[in-house]
Amino acid sequence: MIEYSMLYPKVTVSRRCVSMDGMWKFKLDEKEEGEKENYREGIPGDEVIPVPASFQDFYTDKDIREFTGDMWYETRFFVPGEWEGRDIFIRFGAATHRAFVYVNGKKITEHEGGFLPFLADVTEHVTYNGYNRLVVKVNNELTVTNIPCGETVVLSNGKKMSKPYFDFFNYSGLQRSVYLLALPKESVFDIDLTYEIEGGDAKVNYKIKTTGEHPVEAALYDKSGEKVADSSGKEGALHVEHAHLWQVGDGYLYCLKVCIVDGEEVIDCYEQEIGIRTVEIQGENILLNKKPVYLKGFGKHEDADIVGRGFDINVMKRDFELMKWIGANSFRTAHYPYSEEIYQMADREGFLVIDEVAAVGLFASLMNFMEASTGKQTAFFEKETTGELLKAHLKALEELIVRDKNHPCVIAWSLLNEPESTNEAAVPYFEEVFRKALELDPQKRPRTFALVMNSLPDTCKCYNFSDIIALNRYYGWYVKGGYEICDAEELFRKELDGWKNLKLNKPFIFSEYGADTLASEHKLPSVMWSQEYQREYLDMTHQVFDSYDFIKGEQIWNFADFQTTEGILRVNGNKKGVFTRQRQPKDVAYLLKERWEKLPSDYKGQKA
Ligand code: BDP
Repeated sequence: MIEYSMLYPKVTVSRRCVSMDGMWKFKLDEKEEGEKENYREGIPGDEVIPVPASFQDFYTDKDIREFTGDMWYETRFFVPGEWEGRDIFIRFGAATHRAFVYVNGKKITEHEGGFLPFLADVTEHVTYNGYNRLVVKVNNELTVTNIPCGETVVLSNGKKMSKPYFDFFNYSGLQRSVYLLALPKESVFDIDLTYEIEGGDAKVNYKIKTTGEHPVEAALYDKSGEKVADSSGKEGALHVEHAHLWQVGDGYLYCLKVCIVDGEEVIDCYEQEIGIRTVEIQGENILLNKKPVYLKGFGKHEDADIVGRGFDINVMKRDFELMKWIGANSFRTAHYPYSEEIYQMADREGFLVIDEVAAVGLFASLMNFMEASTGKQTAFFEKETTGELLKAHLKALEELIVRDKNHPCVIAWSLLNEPESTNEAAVPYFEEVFRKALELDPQKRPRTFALVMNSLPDTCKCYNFSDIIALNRYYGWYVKGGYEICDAEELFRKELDGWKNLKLNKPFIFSEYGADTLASEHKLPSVMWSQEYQREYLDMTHQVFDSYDFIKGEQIWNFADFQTTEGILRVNGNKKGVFTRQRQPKDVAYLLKERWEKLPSDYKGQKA
C-alpha cells in the first residue's frame, strides 16, 4: 500500500498547489562528504541548476556528465500562515533513481525508483508564515536490485561510472516538477473507475477512497461544463445518456468532480478528467469500445537536447504534432513511466498508450541489443538478488498503476522490456508481476512484455503470461543486415510461422523494429546506416507484417534519435529515430506517413 495519494496535484476549492520549479542550488558530492559535512542543513557553494531537468548536459566537463553517486539539491520555500491546520506535502514528480528528503535539516522521507512520484509529508516540520529549507540528496547509481538494472563500477582514477544493462543514457536528477501542496485533513485519496457501454449510453462505476468518514458526492460534467450525471456515496455508478465515447483521435474528456461533504460544508473536492471507453482482448483482436484497433506508432523516450530526460512541455507539444502528422495512433512509454503531463496530452489527443514500468535490463549484459540475437544466456533470474529486485519491481508497478489507471489513453501495461525469458527461473518472477498488475488495475487492462530477439516460439518460457504478445525484432539490422537482408526476411518469416503454428489466439504487435540511420548519410545503392537502407529495411519489414493476420500493431523503434552510453555501436547515441533528436524527419518519415494514413484503423480486425 502506498501511504500517500498519487492523485495529480491540482488547485480546487479546498486544495492549494504551488510550483517549486526553478533554479535550485546544486552540488555533486564528488568527495562523498555530504553526510559528514551536514549538507542536509544547507549545501556549500553557489552553483544553481534548473528543476526539472537532467543535470548532465548543461556542463562542458565530462566528469560531470558521467557523474555517478550522490548529488544534492536545495531550495527555499515559503509556507503561508493560512495553511496552518492543513496537511502540507512536497510532491516530487520523480527523482532518478532514489532520493532522501530533508526539511529544515530533518530527514522527512526517502524514495526508491526514478520515474514515479512521491510525497514528503512536511506538516509537522515547516515554519508557517515563514521560509523553510528543502534539501534533497539524489543518487543515480545503478544496481541489479532496482529497476532499471545495471552496475556501478569504479575506474582506475577512482571515479564511479554507470554501466546500464539498457540502451539509454543514465540521465538523472530531479527530472520532473516539484509542487508544494496544502490539502484538507480529510481528503480524496484515490479514485477507481470502470466503464460499461450500453448501446449509446454508458455507465461509469466509481469507487472513492478518502482519508475520513464523511460522505462523498460525485458528479460528471461534459466538455461544455453541463452536468450529465450525479450520485452519492463512496461507491456508485454514473449513468451517462448518449455518451460521447473516448476514441482514437477524438479524446473526448468528461470531468468527474468528487467532493467530501459535511452537510452544506464542502471538506474537499478533486476534479479528475476521464474518458469513457472500454479496452479488451478478444481472440486475436485488440478492441477499443468493442471495435478492433490496429496500433501504429512508436517506442519513444523522454529525451532531448540539453534538458536530457527532464520534462519539457515544448518538446512534448512538438512530439504530439509529429505523431499526428505521420498518422500514428499510439506509443509505448519505453522504458519507464513518463511524466504525467504526457499521458494527459495523450488523453486529450486520443492516443493509445502502452504504459511501461522501468523493468529494463533484466538480462545481465551491457550490449544486450547485440547479444540477444546470439542466444547468449546470463541466468539473470537465478541471481541471489532476484528477490530484492522483484520487491522493487512490484512496488514500482503499484505506483505506476495507481498513478495512471484513470488515463483513458492507457490501454495496456508493459511489465518488462526484453527480460531473459528463456530460462525457467523467470517463470515464478513473471507469475508474481503479472498477477500483481491484474490485481491492481480496476479496469483489468491487457498486460504485456516486450520479447527480446532470442525469446522465440520454442525458447521463450513466459509468453503465455501476456495478453498481447509484443515482439522486439531486428531482422535486417542486428541479424543479417545489408545485402543479406533477403536472409533476414527468411528468418523473420520462419519465426512468425513458428508463432502462427502455436495457435495462441492472441494479438501480436511489434513493440520494436528499426535500423540505425544517420540523417547525414545518403548512399546509392544503399549501405547500412544510410537513409536509403532504413527505407529498404522498412519495405521488407512491412511486407512481412502485412502477410500475417495475427499482427495487430507496429510501433517502430524509435520515434527520435536518442542519447545512450558512448560505445562502438552508437554514434553519439542511438540513431534509429524516424525523426532526428531535433525532431526533424528522416526520409522514412514520409514512407511511414503514407503507409499509416492508408491503413484503416481496424486493419486486419475480425469484426467482433
Ligand atoms: C532493444 C531495446 C532498446 C534498444 C534497441 C536497440 O529494447 O532499448 O534501444 O533494442 O538496440 O534491445 O536499438
